[in-house]
Amino acid sequence: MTATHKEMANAIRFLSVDAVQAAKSGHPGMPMGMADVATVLFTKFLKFDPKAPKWLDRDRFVLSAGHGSMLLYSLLHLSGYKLTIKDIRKFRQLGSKTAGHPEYGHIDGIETTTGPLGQGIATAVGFALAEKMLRDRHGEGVVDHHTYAIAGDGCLMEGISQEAISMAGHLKLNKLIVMWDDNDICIDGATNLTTSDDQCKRFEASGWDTQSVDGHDPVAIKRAIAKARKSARPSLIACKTIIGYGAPTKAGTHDTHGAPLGEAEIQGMREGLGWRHGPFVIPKNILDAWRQAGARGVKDRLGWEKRTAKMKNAAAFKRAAKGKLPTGWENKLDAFKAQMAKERPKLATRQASGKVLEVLTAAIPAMIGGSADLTGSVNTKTSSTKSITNKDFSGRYIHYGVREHAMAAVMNGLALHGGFIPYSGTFAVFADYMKGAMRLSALMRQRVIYVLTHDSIGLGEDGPTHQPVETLAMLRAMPNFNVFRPCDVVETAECWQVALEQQNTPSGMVLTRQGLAPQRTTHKKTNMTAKGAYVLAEADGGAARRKVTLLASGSEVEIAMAARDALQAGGTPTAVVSMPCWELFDLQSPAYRKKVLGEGTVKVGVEAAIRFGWDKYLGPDGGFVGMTGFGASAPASDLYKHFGITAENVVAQAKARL
Ligand SMILES: Cc1ncc(C[n+]2csc(CCOP(=O)(O)OP(=O)(O)O)c2C)c(N)n1
Ligand SMILES: [Mg+2]
Repeated sequence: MTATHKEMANAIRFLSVDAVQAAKSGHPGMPMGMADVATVLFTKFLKFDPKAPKWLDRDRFVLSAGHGSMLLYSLLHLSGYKLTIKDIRKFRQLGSKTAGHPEYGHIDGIETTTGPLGQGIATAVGFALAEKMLRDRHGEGVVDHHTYAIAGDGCLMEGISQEAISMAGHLKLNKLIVMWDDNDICIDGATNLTTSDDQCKRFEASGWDTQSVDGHDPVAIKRAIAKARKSARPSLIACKTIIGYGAPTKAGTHDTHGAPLGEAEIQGMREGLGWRHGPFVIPKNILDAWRQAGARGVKDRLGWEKRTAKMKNAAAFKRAAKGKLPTGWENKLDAFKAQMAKERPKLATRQASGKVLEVLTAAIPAMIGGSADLTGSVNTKTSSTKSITNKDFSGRYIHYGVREHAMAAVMNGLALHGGFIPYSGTFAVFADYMKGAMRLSALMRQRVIYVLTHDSIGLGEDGPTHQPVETLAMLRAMPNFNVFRPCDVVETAECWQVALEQQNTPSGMVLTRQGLAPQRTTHKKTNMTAKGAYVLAEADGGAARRKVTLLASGSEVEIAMAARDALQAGGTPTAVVSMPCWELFDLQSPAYRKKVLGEGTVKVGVEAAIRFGWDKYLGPDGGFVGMTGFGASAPASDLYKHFGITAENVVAQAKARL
């Protein structure tokens, strides 16, 4: 018994409409429209093995139009992944595997979370780039796969798509194939309400190949994908489809986009498409045909496993693919810390970070650096990280261009693909431009490291457009995101160490433009930053005599230390607590936190940013020296005086509370 293409595609359509109907919410239109395209892709081209879903050389499939999640869940169930009809019946329910938008890590076969439109297509560029880089390093016998993405009108309207398309075209990522659900419909109605873009011309202008096909003609779709796979450039296939295909009265309208079709419409659809099976019933011949298609990849996968077992550096390759760090790198970092504690250089933490990266990138080949056109300012390029160009992918440094948002999404793709640890830099204030993708790094639990320099008014003359004041608070508010703000070169090294060791948490390295005095001048093997905050200088006479606790991060630790000197000269035992990472500190035991914060002492926080968030350490009675509005354009030292971020003010705030 075999099944026809139409039957196989209709299986997707009915699973989708019935699941949305059962959940009383969801998006049936897109899966109904793209069922034919997806069926051709999954049964004729996609290289995968549901029995080994993490197989490194599988093709990657990214559903950029994430609202069409039932398309993906249907495909995964039908082709044999661990996703049952029971799971599909629980679509969109608490604790189910089938969330409203596909969430990374819940089930195998989901390569990325794509709820926010446009993220998927940009992340797919990262996947394709990772593949190209790995292929260059290990050869086609080890790495040779495609990245396919389905994107909707909405994805292509989002600004991030332009950054991503431009980057992929420039890099000639020819194994990237984007299938555009060209259905002329968005939520508000027809797309001609809002756009007159010629999408094919737009992609062509960025160096892509494009084709247009009838998205309901399996032969044409097959031909187009086969052709795209031979292209020397990335490919766009515009698939002209009817949203809600098969719905008797609603097909082709925005009514099918994001609401259940209703019982009567679904009944009419069953009759129209000749589907005589009840909800969630897939006849054996159709399921068998799907499972056969799902088993196509087994042979390929077994062959790959044999080949890679024989690689001469097989163990190191597998370690890196799993995101494990090579052995011995911590010793090199420790030697660096020891040397810095002895040499005591006065460095901006961005420079300190550059020095640390010099050590780390030499020891950890999986690290891939980059910057959004600020290489000289963010110090992310090292002697180990040669530039990647569209002719040579053997390098380890990506020039992202002035494309911060795509940079973050591409880093997500590199991390999700496996084999690489991406880090890259821009000015801290432009975290706003990357936030959408940074949030996904956190939600998807990916080790992506954001180097965020020029972190306060301390950057000086460029002025308030460049001076973050609320960025730290914004980043600290994000769950599963570690915000590091080191005070000197030794702390910077420690921050990097923690960031690399946290395999499931992204990090922000918030770094200064201006030089900072060394604070950690005796070498300690222990990573003090790993505790998030620690007593940098205890009060004279010991903790029991402490009257004042000054809490600071980054560049303001220096100010706190000067204030401590003044307070102690006046007879007030004062401690300084360095707080390079609040998130890690909050994880420590209550006893440790109490000890560090100095229960019952006067507390004053100092940070060249807004107070938002500090109250949890300072309490309502604590003092704070920082910013209350935007900065200004002037030399840094003038600005610190102008805004009152001075040791004198810290002393005054403490004294007022004694
Ligand atoms: C960044 C972002 N903005 C808005 C939304 C809400 N949203 C979800 S789908 C959609 C319309 C998408 O239209 P299209 O991509 O054409 O999908 P179709 O209706 O064709 O399925 C919108 C605005 C979103 N998910 N992400
Ligand atoms: Mg659309």
